[in-house]
Amino acid sequence: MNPKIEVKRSVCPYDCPDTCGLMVETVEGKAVRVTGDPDHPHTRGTLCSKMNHYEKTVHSPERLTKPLLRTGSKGAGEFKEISWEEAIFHIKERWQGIIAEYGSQAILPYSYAGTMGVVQRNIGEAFFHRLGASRLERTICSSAKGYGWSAVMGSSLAPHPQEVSASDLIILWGTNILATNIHLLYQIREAKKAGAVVWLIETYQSSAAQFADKVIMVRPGSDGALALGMMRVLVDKKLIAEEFVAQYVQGFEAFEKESLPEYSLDAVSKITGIDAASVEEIGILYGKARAPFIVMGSGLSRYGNGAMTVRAITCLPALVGAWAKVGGGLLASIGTGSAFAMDSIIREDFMQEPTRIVNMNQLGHALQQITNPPIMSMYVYHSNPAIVAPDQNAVVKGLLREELFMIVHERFMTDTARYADLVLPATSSLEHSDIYRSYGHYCVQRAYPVIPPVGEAKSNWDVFRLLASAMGFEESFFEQTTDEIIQQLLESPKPWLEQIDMNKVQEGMAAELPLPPDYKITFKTPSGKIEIFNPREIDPFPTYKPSHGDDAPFWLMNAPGLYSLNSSFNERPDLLEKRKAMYLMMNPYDAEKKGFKNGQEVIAFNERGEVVFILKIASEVPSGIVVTEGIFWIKNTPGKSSVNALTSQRLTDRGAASTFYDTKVDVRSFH
Ligand SMILES: Nc1nc2c(c(=O)[nH]1)N[C@H]1C(S)=C(S)[C@@H](COP(=O)(O)OP(=O)(O)OC[C@H]3O[C@@H](n4cnc5c(=O)[nH]c(N)nc54)[C@H](O)[C@@H]3O)O[C@H]1N2
Ligand SMILES: Nc1nc2c(c(=O)[nH]1)N[C@H]1C(S)=C(S)[C@@H](COP(=O)(O)OP(=O)(O)OC[C@H]3O[C@@H](n4cnc5c(=O)[nH]c(N)nc54)[C@H](O)[C@@H]3O)O[C@H]1N2
Ligand code: SF4
Ligand SMILES: [Mo]
Repeated sequence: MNPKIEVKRSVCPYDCPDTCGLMVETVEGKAVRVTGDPDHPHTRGTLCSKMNHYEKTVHSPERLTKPLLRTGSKGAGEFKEISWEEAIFHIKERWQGIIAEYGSQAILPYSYAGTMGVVQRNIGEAFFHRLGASRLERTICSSAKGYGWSAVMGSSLAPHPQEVSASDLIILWGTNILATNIHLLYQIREAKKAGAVVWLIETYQSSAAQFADKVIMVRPGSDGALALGMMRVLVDKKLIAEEFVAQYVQGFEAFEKESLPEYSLDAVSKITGIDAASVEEIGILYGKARAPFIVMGSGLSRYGNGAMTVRAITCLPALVGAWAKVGGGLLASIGTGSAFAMDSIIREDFMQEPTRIVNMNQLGHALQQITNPPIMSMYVYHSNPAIVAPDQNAVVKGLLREELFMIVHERFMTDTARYADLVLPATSSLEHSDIYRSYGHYCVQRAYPVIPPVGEAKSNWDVFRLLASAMGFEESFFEQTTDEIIQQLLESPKPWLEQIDMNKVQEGMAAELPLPPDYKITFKTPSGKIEIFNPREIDPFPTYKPSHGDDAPFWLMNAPGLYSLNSSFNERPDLLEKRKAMYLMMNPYDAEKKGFKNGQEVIAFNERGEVVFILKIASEVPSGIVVTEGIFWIKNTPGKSSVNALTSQRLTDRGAASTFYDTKVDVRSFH
């Protein structure tokens, strides 16, 4: 008899705005095929090339299946298998000793976005609040972007992605949607069929350029000046939507008089490297479009001036009244957190007193500083800081500290896990329950386990429950199962969630949070208007300020790749093959000046580190910029470090975020 094939729904757990619906075929408790869910309103049955074979990740021979205790020296990757009972006992003993000597704040959790599930991603915080551990400021990704948007728009709802279909001018501003937001292509194609024009504003010709009618190449970190220059063009060419501005915008008149005069075409051209005629052209095109729509990526926010850049760009749709038009607006990120009772998961009330906060972008400093108390233990879950955190050499130095007791809960033996004293095996999303929301659409979707745990893997919450019991926490909170917690979330009185189709949610189908009819012109700011003038800011009007930079000749773009997601998918030989090698793309003119040949090994370096790359001569990259796409585990690199050995721990102007792209390097031949 043929084995029975079952098909069950699930959700893509990765940190990607699309949050696709999955159909998983299983045979005898194993996932054998993963396809897209045709009933998902946004992702419509297609997946990206990474997730088309998710079963290869889930059943990878490299999956961790048992707890491991370090036997060799730190970082040597030598471990022996132990039981879960031994592992939990070991953690309890070490933590009790550390707490007695240094206090509980000597323990630091480190997590980010290995899974985006509402419960498994966030609930560890309840445990660490109860423990009294230091808190992690989780700002590695897009908090500067969020800050910039909120400074102008408050907590206004972001436009539904369907709006893009009705636009006649789509500006992809610093986003490679082919890699990071592939399902938005559906709306872009619909708009193009109806005659829309697509512009891409980038630092190099990324793969998204193939969808653009025109590519504008901007000097890294200077987009704020471009936006201000476009606004000045709108004023000079009398393309301001005066009625809309009078009714819905705060402070335009003063902005026009006090700030905009500085941003002449020449001044903007000098800052951005874009010729004056093109700045004028894009300003006029934007002002004359029927319903212009900006899709804003996060790359441009990862600079010392990132929040301000986002603030300036976010003002553009207000000046032309795009918010009042079907198909007009700006999409930075969709926020649906308010639909859920997040406080019931994070449980700040478990904290007896406010504990120390450590910024995750400054892990290197934090681990090495002899702060009071020093960090004596770190518990890493669903994150890979040895690879994704900036200033890799500083981070690794910290991880090598002999007295640091380090626990890593992971699916794979990542570079971070190699530095652990104790490695705990984690379930993949197909093996545990969760509920998902998205930052690219308005759907909510519940996922039930579709296969049993691989080996002895446990979910994030199940490990925290064991640890809570070992540490003697008596709160009934720690006795709940994941499904009980999800059920409570769904039943908690939240007005937005109450409007959703709950039957669909319980069946594991994607259901959309409804949007009020006039949401695009309802501005949830203190003034009730779009705040071009924001009196709560030190700079009440948007302005251009330079980014940090380094004293080196080439800007280093470390952009997302098509076949990886942050450091995830390095376990997949099929995807590594498509990536070929860790390339450094360089303009032919720069390569010639350096005497480099295509395919040779080169070293990119700056004051923080050195990284070996394979040189790829590429006319897509302008002179003065080098580009590397995707993040590699060390064993998949040509050298002994990866791109974050070059990035810095400096923070953004606001939002305390990472500044990955605000990095400069020089390049020399390896031999
Ligand atoms: N395939 C794939 N998908 C992903 C990810 C991935 O690594 N791979 N990462 C996921 C995560 S965590 C996130 S946060 C999102 C990010 O998704 P996006 O926000 O779309 O991507 P970013 O990494 O922010 O950068 C996008 C682009 O910004 C460009 N850029 C850099 N500096 C500037 C600048 O100064 N000006 C302009 N105009 N452009 C600039 C870069 O060249 C890059 O191509 O994607 C998610 N999806
Ligand atoms: N140079 C450079 N560095 C970057 C970026 C960049 O553009 N350039 N992007 C940055 C951005 S935007 C982000 S968001 C960060 C992301 O950084 P991270 O959130 O650390 O993301 P990943 O590298 O995908 O690592 C997630 C890990 O979680 C594990 N995992 C998956 N599911 C689970 C689970 O359920 N439980 C547990 N315990 N583990 C699980 C995976 O195996 C994987 O190793 O990286 C940042 N780093
Ligand atoms: S990574 Fe993004 S595009 Fe790919 S399946 Fe997951 S949610 Fe969809
Ligand atoms: Mo991110």
